[in-house]
Amino acid sequence: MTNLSDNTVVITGASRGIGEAAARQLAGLGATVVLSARSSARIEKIAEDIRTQGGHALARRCDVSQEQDVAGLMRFAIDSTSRIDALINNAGIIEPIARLIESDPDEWSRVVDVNFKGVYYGLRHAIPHMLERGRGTVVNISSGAATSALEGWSHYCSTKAAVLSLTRCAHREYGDQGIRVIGLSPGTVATQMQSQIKRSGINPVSRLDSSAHIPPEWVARAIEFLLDKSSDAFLGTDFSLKTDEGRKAVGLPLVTTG
Ligand code: NJP
Repeated sequence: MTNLSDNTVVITGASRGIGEAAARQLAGLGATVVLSARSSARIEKIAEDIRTQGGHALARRCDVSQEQDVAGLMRFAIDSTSRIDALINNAGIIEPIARLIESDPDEWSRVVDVNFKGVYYGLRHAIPHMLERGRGTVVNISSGAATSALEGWSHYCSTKAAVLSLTRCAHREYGDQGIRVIGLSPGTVATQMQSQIKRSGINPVSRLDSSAHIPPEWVARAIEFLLDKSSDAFLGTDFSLKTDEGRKAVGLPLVTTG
């Protein structure tokens, strides 16, 4: 088990799903977690719950599509805890799912603002502090969609491809200065996003049985693994939980054996 005592981890999209599971997992390992999302009441409640269980947690409202919010989130974390050891760029959306010519340009652009520019803002405002300290890790939550094409998901596939590109570029620019940047492609996970995908009925992912999805707690364990040096071989890439190699590295049941 990784010991994260004295570490501050900032998590975007922590009001539910993967982000919430990551906050609970990392707090359980001793980290001070800074939960952020737009739903203030929800992140306040999760943070309070973590504190009640003896953990260290703070909450700060942040819409990742707003650069000032993201800059404010990093300042809040540094002012409150004097450090950011890791940033989990997790906030992401998939709705509205629509084929290209049926998509609404404003809504399509909104997905770019959240999924792509939100990750850029996170990197832009966390890395300077990490460089001052000569260390830090950024985990960008990616997707298999970054490298595949799915009907109705042009916004999602292209923004996740852009996130993979940001992971590669940030690793190229700062990997030799102590900054670890790594992507995580979790596979399908039992969260609200999969309910939205199921409702769309538009491509094979929407027709998957819910038993095909992994619990968000497994993804949280993968995030724990990626914060540790033992994952260094994957820096600058998308680490995948859809392969036996990835599952084995994290200590999760293998894909092939269920
Ligand atoms: O989704 P969900 P997941 N600013 O819908 C927040 C990726 N992924 O946990 O703001 C800030 O339960 C929202 O909070 P709120 C996926 O692409 C998933 O599954 O309060 N936060 C909530 O906390 C995404 O990057 C699957 O509404 C914003 C969170 O984001 C990540 O995993 C597969 C926001 C979304 O929680 C977490 O998704 C895969 C904003 N503007 C990749 N907009 C999967 N589930 O199968 C939303 O390959 N949020």
